[in-house]
Amino acid sequence: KTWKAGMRGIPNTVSDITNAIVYHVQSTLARQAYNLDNLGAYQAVALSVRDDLIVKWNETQMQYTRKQPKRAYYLSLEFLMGRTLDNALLNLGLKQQYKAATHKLGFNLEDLIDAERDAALGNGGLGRLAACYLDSGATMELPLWGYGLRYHYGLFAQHIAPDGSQLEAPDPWLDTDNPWEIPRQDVTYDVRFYGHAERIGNGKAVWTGGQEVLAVAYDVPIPGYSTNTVNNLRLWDAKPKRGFDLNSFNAGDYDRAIQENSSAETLTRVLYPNDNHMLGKELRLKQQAFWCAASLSDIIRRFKQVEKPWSEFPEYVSIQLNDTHPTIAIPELMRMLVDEEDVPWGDAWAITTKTFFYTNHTVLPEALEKWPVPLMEHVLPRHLQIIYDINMAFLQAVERKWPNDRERLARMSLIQEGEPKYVRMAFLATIGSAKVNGVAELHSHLVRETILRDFVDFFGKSKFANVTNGVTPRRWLDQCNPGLSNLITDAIQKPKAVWLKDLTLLKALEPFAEDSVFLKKWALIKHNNKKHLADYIKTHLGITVNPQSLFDIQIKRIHEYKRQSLNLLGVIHRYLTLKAMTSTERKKVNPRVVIFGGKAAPGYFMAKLLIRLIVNTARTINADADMKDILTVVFVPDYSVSLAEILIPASDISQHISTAGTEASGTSNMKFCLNGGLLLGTVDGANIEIAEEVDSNNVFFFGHLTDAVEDLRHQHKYHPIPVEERSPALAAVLKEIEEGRFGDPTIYQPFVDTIRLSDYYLVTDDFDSYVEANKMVDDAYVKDPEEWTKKTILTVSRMGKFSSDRAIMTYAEEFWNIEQFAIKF
Ligand code: 26Q
Repeated sequence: KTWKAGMRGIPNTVSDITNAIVYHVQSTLARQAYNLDNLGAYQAVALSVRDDLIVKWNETQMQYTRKQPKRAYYLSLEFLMGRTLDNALLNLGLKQQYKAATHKLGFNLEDLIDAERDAALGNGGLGRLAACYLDSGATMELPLWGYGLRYHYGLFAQHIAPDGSQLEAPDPWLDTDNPWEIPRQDVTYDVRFYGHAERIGNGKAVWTGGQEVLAVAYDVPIPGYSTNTVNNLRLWDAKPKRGFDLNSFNAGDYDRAIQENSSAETLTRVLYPNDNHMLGKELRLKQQAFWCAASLSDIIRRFKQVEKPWSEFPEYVSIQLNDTHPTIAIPELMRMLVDEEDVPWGDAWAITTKTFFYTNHTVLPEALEKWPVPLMEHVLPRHLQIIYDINMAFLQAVERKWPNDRERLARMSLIQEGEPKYVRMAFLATIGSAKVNGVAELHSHLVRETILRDFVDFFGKSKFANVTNGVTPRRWLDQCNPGLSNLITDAIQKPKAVWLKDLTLLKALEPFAEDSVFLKKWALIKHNNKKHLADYIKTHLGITVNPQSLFDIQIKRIHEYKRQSLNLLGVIHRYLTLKAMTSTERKKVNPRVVIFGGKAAPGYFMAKLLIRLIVNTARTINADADMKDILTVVFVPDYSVSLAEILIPASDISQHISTAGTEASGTSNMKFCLNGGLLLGTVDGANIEIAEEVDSNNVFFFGHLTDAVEDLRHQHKYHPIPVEERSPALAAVLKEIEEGRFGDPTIYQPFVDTIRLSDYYLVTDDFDSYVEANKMVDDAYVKDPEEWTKKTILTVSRMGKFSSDRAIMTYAEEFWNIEQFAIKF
């Protein structure tokens, strides 16, 4: 029997739901229904939905406890959840009822949905991937839990200063009550830092002294779509272990008394805002250690309930490491087994290496995590000893395989020699895991051929796999684009509850690409989505954009490797070209709206400078009467999950134009294509697999391939040729910037110089073919709008592979060895 709303006390009729909401208004919020604002109404509705979630959460967890299936744990320092209410209503199948109930109470449900703040506990792709995987895990009925940190401040809010530069503001998202978490003051663990580790023989040690901090669990229910399963995301908060030091307090030294207190609480204060860049801060290392220690204590406590020998631990537990951020969990599990549970070192290592799995998300050298040995020794003295012991045994094995190969030993050591020495986390994650994977075919290939090449030689190929990323079609199609989702449902004659769980069924859309009535309906939905975005831009930025234009969108973290620079330089080139035309010629040109969005890490000078240039270029172009209705440029501030849900359904073209070989996968490329936006991109990351699926006719590719990159960089360095010779078109663009057309040129000189002088990301090499690709886009869009619409239908119909359900099932079957476990009601 499958679960239906209304069972086990979950209200499902409109009047039950209305009563539940009113109850929360009056009793939980202690407010009156007649003078309630949208925020208050949102909170009451959320509390009512939370009741539903808790009923199913309890049932799910009880059945897991009773049957003890093997479980998987997803350790991620980032879960970029966005908003929860709409998603929860859709997954529970209660949206229509709640719409009616809130209407009866005098509210519009969509306004209440809009009152919720985003949970921005992540930077970008890696964090959003974790959120998609939780949704898919619950939907596929897998016993999968997430573990993360309960940051009090999420990713900073982005403002644009009058001069066009990025300003960062804190994101105190917990200042309004968070109905989506359940505090568990009874689930706590002690975590130690600093102090002294003394070896006592047999690989064991005793670790004492230092600072002790308490980890407190907060549980966030994760409902599957149209299932009974409600899984758990457990986030740790830090609390001082003892209130405060009474002695100092009594002595009148208040500052001293609360010092330890506040030091504990800074641990979970804020998410580090760096994306694809390693930052070696002590507090970040402590966050990692704190979260790993608490999560492992929790996992071990649960394992002890089954009363099995330690050797069976990997039969009950698999742990996925989302990048190297949780790598310290490897020595931490060793410490718990060896020091605290008396498991012999060799047995403990066998257990550990069967339990962990490591996903790599980058091959960029500046993003690879390495920690200074002195810092690690100070913060985590026992872990450093364990890392040295692991390294010793490992290097002995390497030496046995390749005797007298000192260079190889130096290359493969967990410790990078130098002053100071560093611990290489990717290597530790690799040797401590049963499997290692990249996140798209090309990326996994590069992992095997470059950063982990020696390790492939040592362990053999079978340990190194690929799992191409995916996205949840619930949020990224049904929720953000209900018009399209409903049209698809009508066309393919399959209930949503079926096709949204088996996205390959989208194939059945293909024949509709030849149905002219359907084409019109399809195009109208895109047009409405564009109008919706145009409204947003008008109200928030005061810029008028014409929905008849081609909407061209690039939204992602601002990073040199992602080359928003190339896009902007292309825009300026377009502007110059248009300016050189007569006004009659210009009238014939296909109008374009170019939209940028994304945050720069606060310490990333070049990324912030680029934002400033984008904003000021947009101002110049939008103020030029010649460009009216022909070219409009928009920088949308404070890009977020919720903004993505408005932007993505409105795109005709989206840009994924990283230097070949640098973007591990990309996931927004999948979201755009799933919403009928075509792809303008380089032959990189998952773009390649998207083109394989949807047919390269439906993708606009340009630029050099990965193979060429190394040689080109070599040329740049040793045989530089001026931009004027390599791309006259680009040289003309740079000249305009240098002559002050978009504001004081001295400000932008460092940007122009990186392109002129080093150009590590090969903007000059790809510029001409980028301009060419853009012409192809214009032609395709203008010359045959119907053909364009066909391309978008074929694209959507062939996107089945990119559901995160497929990805999570691959992890479940090929890595974790866990089974689907239906919750019975
Ligand atoms: C590391 C150490 C210290 C401080 C910060 C960090 C840090 C934080 C975040 C390093 C990297 C990140 C985030 C990386 C990320 O988002 N990578 C993206 O992952 C996506 C999901 O696999 C891919 O689609 C993207 O290609 C990849 O860039």
